[in-house]
Amino acid sequence: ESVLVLDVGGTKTLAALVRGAEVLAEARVPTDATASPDVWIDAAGREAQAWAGRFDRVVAAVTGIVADGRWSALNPGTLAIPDGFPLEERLRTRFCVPAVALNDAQAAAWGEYRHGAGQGADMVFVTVSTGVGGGIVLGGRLVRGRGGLAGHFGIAYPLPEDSAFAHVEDGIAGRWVAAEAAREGHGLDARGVFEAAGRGEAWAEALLSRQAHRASRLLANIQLAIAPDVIVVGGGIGLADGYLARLEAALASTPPVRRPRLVAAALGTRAGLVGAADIAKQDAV
Ligand code: BMX
Repeated sequence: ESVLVLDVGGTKTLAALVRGAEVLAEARVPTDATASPDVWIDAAGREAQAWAGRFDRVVAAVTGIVADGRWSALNPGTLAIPDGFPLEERLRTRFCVPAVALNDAQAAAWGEYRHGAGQGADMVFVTVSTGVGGGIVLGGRLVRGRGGLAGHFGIAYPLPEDSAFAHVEDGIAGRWVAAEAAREGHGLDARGVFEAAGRGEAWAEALLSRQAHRASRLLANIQLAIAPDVIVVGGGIGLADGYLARLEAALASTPPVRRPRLVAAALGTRAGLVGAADIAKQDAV
């Protein structure tokens, strides 16, 4: 009764053997952004070889939008997935078991609702990672929305219309943090920028407060639209040391009725794995 879960993000792919809420085994490989879905699935599949015969279904939780088992990018800058890739069909053929696929942040939202920081609540999950993704659980149900679109907050149009960014996440996510650091002459990834801020480097501190200001406005807009009991924050940046405090500080001047309640993802980077496995087991969506 174990499930093979593949969590394909813009930067890394996780493969895991999951039973209930327990991750029995886990492997991580980089997502080669220049490659294609078959390559990403193969890379994860090689890791899963060690678990052959121990799972009876496979679930993919992927960056991008999934509708009717087909996978596409909304923001190709986060990961350039070819339009309408037949993900569920390929997984069935590759692993010879029934397959289900859904968006990574929707899976993580469900994981945090079932076993993490959002239990019993009307909740929104937001991941700040390579992109900015989201998932919505209302009344105990994962809202997938028409065409699987629900929760794609990072894709929102930035205002004003002449913004330098096509999607709001293009000015918030890990890709922006690294690109902005490079523009300022620091060849670091997002993690490196957080480390530099931790050492008290003023440029990194300034960059991250701009980032937190933008991210907090997105969270405040989510609160306006959905007014969940809680917004659970995850993702590589979302879970970085002190990041939640940065968001809280940026939200301090927001009137209380409009201010989101933020909590860190209790399952950490495993929220998507656990949520995806649960969905496969319960056929909850
Ligand atoms: C983007 C979008 C979402 C995804 C989110 C976080 C693409 C390829 N992805 O908004 O579907 O949930 O990024 O993705 O359009 P991650 O790769 O940062 O986990």
